[in-house]
Amino acid sequence: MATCGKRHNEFLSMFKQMTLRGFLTRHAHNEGLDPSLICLIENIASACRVIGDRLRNAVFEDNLGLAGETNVQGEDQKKLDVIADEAFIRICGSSPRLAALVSEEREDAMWFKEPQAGDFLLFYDPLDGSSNTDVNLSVGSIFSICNVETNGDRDIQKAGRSQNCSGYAIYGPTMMLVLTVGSGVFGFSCEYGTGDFRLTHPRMTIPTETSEFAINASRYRFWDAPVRRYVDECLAGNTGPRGRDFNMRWTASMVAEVHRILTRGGVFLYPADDGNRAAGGKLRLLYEASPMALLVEQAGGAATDGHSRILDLQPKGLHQRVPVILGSANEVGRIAKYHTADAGSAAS
Ligand code: AHM
Ligand code: MG
Repeated sequence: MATCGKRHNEFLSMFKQMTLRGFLTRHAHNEGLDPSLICLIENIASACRVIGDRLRNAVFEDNLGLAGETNVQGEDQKKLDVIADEAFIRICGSSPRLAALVSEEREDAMWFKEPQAGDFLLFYDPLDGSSNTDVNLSVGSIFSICNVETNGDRDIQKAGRSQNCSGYAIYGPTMMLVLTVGSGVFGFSCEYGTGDFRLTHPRMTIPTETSEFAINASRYRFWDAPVRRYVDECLAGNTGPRGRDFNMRWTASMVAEVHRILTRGGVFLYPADDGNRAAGGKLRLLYEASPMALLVEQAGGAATDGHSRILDLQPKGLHQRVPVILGSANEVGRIAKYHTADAGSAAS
C-alpha cells in the first residue's frame, strides 16, 4: 500500500510540473509580465525545439561539418549554425511586437517594423559552442530580450541591465530551456513525446562558495597576472593559500558551463589575454555575456569583466567582445579583487 501511495504521489508531482505557457501566464497575472512577451518567449522555445530536432538528426540529414562560409566574426560557419539562425528568424520573426533582432551569424541588425515604445529587441547566439557538434557534446542557444524605449528609437546597443528576459536552451541528454524574466531563474525540461517544456528546476540558485573552476588552460601563456594568480592558487590545492583542493572542467561550450554552474556552483573564466586582447576578449557582450550575466545574478551569483559588472557595460558595437568571469559570488569577488590589486600595483 505504501509503495502504491508513493507512486501515486510521484505521478501527481510529475503531473503538476507546470508548462512554460502556464508559468508565463501565471507570471503575467501575478507579477505584471507583459503578455506580448509571452508570445516571443514561446516562439523562442519553438525555435529551440526545431534546432534540437535538427541537431538530433544532423548525421542523417548530412548537416554536420562546415557550411563553407565565414560569419561576421571571421569564424567558419557550421551548417548547423546556419540552420539554427534560420530557425530563429523564421519562427521568432512572426512575433507581432518584435522590432529587430541581432544574431551572432549576421553582421547587421534585422528590422521587422518601425519601432514603437514597448516593442522587443531580440539578441541571440543561435548555436553556441558549435565546435562541439561534430563530437556529439552539449551545445546551446542563448537569447536576450530588451524593450524599445521610445517610438522610432533604433538604438540597439543596450546595456545588459536593461534586459527584461534572458535565457538559453541546452541540447544535452535532456533538452532544457532555462530563463529569467527578471526575478529568479527557472529551468524547463522538454518532455519527450509531447515536446512540452515543463518546470522541473524552479528557482535555480548558485551557491556562493565553490571548489570548481572552468577555463581553457591551454591559454595559460597568454593570461594576465591576476588570472594566473587565481588559477595557480586553485591548482596548489590544500597545500597552497586556498587550503583546499579544486576541481577543473572545460567543455568549450559556454551554455554547458553555465548550466553546470547554475546546477552545482562553480566559476567560469574567459578572460582577455595576450592572444585575444586586440579583439576585446572571446565572448560577445550582447548575446553571450549579458544574457548569461543576468541569469547568473538572478541565481545569486556574480558576473564581471574583471573590473566592471558585465550588466553595466555599455556596448560599443553589435558584436563587441568582452572578458567574462562569472559564477559563485565569492570566487568572482576574489578574482575581481586580484584584478584591482594588479591594476593598483601597476599604477604605483
Ligand atoms: P561560438 O559562439 O563561436 O561557439 O564561440 C563561443 C564558445 C563558448 O561557448 C566557449 O566558452 C568558447 O567559445 C570556447 O572557446 P575555446 O575553443 O577557445 O575553448
Ligand atoms: Mg557563442
